[in-house]
Amino acid sequence: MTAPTDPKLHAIRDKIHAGERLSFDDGLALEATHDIFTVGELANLVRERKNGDTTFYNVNTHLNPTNVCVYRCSFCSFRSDLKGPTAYVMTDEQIVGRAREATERGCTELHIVGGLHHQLPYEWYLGIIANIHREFPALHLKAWTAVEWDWFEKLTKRSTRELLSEMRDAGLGSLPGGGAEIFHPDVRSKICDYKADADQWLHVHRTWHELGGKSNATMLYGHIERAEHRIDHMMRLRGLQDETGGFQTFIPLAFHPSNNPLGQGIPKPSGMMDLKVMAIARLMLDNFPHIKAYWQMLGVKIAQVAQSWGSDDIDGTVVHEKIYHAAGSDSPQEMTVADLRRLIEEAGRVPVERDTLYCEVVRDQPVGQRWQTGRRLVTLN
Ligand code: V47
Ligand code: SF4
Repeated sequence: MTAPTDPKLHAIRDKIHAGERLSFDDGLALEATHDIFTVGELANLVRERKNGDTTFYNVNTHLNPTNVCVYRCSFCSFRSDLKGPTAYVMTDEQIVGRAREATERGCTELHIVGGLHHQLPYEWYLGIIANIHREFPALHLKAWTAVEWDWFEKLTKRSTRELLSEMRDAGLGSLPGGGAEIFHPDVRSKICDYKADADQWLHVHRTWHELGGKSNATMLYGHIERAEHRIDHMMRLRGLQDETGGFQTFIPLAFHPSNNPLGQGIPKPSGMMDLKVMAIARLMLDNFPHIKAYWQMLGVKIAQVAQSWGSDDIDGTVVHEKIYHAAGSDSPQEMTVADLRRLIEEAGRVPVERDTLYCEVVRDQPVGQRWQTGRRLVTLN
């Protein structure tokens, strides 16, 4: 490794080489530097230390059962008013049909999130999990962001623990990382006031981890937040991970400015910002096993390059993505397993199909419908 051109990075480089934890101020120094190659090289070092040459992918699909939402997050292009012209609520048949389609395509995971409907009760959301799980018990259901769980608590006046346990018994497999946005109140109050705040978001994940569950975490960047808000966000996640160890993957989400009020006059984050945020996440979140470059959000090209900038996961085949496409994403709706594997191999990495809980998936044929979960893949420290 060559010496950093920015002298402020010398101490950081020494810490990374020694396996020491970075501080808030180190995070700010990484954010401020123009020596982006050193940042990338350090992140790659940690990535390879933890996950070697492996890049994980998943055969999955998305289900957004309704876009009707009581909240009005200013960055959201997906939501609709109750009586809005684009409002929809999927029927039970459509929902189970989507799970059937996923199973026929050989998916191991269904990612389920949506709006917080003004009139539908908690039991509707519970029924979605129970119905799908009854018919397709092998499909892992990664469902409802912490914001949705907080809403269920408000609707039912029951505790988060009770609701999570009930839904787990009905077939819930894990929690996705959405709804985190930016935790710092100076930003959160401007982009998504009213919905679950940082403490409520962290409370849901802490409770799920205490019940033995796994979850992911996200961060929405590239809008009105500043470097210190991003580092603060990661420090809060790192703190909870120290307590519980229940997070699997951190997913930085690049803001898409089309068709939403926040996007007026804000450009999409540049490729350089995408890579820098990815690398800094890898360096700050020393207790997270995985960092995901979600190709739907970053675009296929940056997600590929990100495999040398700290990321070791590229998400999955996806299909039926609505949230980013509503906000102007020009990524394809779907990638085949062959596409994903080629991208990963071209990036010099070894593709490994994982299930949601990072167990290797072994198939009878490349995208065969018959599959079994193999050995658990262990991430090194
Ligand atoms: O919480 C909404 C974000 C999230 C926009 O856990 C936007 O594996 C950018 O969390 N521009 C939902 N982002 C998606 C999500 C996710 C995605 C992939 C994998 C996983 C996982 C989780 O999408 C929302 C919000 O932060 N979002 N609108 C927008 N205009
Ligand atoms: Fe509703 Fe989620 Fe959109 Fe916010 S981001 S308006 S909570 S659907």
